[in-house]
Amino acid sequence: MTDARIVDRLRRLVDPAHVLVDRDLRAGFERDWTGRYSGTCAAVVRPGTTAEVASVLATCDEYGVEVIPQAGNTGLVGGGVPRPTTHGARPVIVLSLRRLDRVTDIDSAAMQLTAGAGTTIASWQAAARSVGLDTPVDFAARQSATIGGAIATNAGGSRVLRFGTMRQQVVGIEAVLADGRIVGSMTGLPKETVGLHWPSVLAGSEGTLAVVTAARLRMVPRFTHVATAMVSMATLDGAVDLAAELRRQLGSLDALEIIEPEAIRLVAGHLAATVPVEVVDRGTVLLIECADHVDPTPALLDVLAGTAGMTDSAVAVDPPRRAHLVQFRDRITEAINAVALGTPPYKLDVAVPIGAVPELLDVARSAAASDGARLIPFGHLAEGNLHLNYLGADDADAIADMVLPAVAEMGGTISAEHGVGIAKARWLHLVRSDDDLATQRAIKHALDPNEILNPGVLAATDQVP
Ligand code: 2HG
Ligand code: ZN
Repeated sequence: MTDARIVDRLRRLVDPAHVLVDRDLRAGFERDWTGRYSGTCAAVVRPGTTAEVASVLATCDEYGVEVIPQAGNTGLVGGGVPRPTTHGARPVIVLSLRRLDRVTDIDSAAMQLTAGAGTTIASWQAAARSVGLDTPVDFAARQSATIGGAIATNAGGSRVLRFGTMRQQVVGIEAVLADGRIVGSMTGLPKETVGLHWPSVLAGSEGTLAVVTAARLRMVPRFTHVATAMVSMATLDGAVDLAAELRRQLGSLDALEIIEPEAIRLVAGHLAATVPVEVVDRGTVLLIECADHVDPTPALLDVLAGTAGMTDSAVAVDPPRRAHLVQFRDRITEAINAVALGTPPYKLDVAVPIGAVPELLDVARSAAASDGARLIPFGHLAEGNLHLNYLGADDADAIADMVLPAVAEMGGTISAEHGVGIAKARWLHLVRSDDDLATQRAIKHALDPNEILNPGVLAATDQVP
């Protein structure tokens, strides 16, 4: 079927004003925000209800139209925008879930709420806070990233060490299969054992098995006392030891972020601000947050006082001073994009057992040196999760070919929290056996036999731009 006839059909299912075909209107949906991944689609379809999502999918399935689910478009692995080259002659649409952005059924007794897939993390947070609670997940892209995308990629962020990744927050889900059937349950019962757990099946499936339309999500206590510390450590090994100590001693530990010297200097330049602590060249900087119902500062200071190898620190409890420290972590991605100037950064999001972080950084730096790229490393230390951003890389694949096998060798993973998308699919075999991948393909085939949902994503393919 031609693109024009598909568009015509879709306009009978969804308000025509929400079926965008004009090139200028499509543009923002066809390119990821780093500018690394892009492709074209016949239309961007913006359904307003789950029933509309179901009818759009059923039609696409019938006519072999490929569907790229998208919401906040903050993904970093090319999984939410059209592919750079198409898989043959099939038409492609972007299915934007952004209009499904309603928060309903806020139940503070159960500490749960229901939210449409297009609800942003910030709106989830605002809704939770309106009843004196909070979200267990938080990350820098909160204003645009949505809960649908966060579930699809099993997003993480800074609170994972306390509350787990997105997967652990989903207590109910509603999702539409490729043929338009709706699966899932929204009861949110903490104890319910009646077969497959759809949130577990779909979290991390990156839009390849079904389209998430709504979820029942956990909320957690809102801690009113927060202490933020920026700590400069003489060595990485010392930082790993401190991380263990903080986790052992502080039940209030809420974030434990690592900012390597290259990253803190870059973000300081971007903010036109002085780094609040003295940075040691072969050392590292940690951003630590403790949150509790009582002031966690004395306990935090106690641990820091006994820390060997700490060269400098700054501690803040009042919101403006805390915000000043936090921006040196939250705004690194923005700082990277600002210096990248038209050449998108190459991002590896890897994790290794925490003790292997120093070794991982050695490998990452060697890969940068052999390419001539500039490496900006930072991440979430508690999970051994580093974001290795390479600026001006000549050969991104060669960098991945150096770093990812080494990561696998260390017992790590090629994607910690951004997903696999099309960017990392080629290296899946490093962390999953052939039998495992074949079984995952069989599950995909059972749910989406015509392979219309997010083709190329999570599938070993050569489509790496
Ligand atoms: C973060 O931790 C995000 O800020 C983005 O996961 C990481 O830009 C990146 O590489
Ligand atoms: Zn991250």
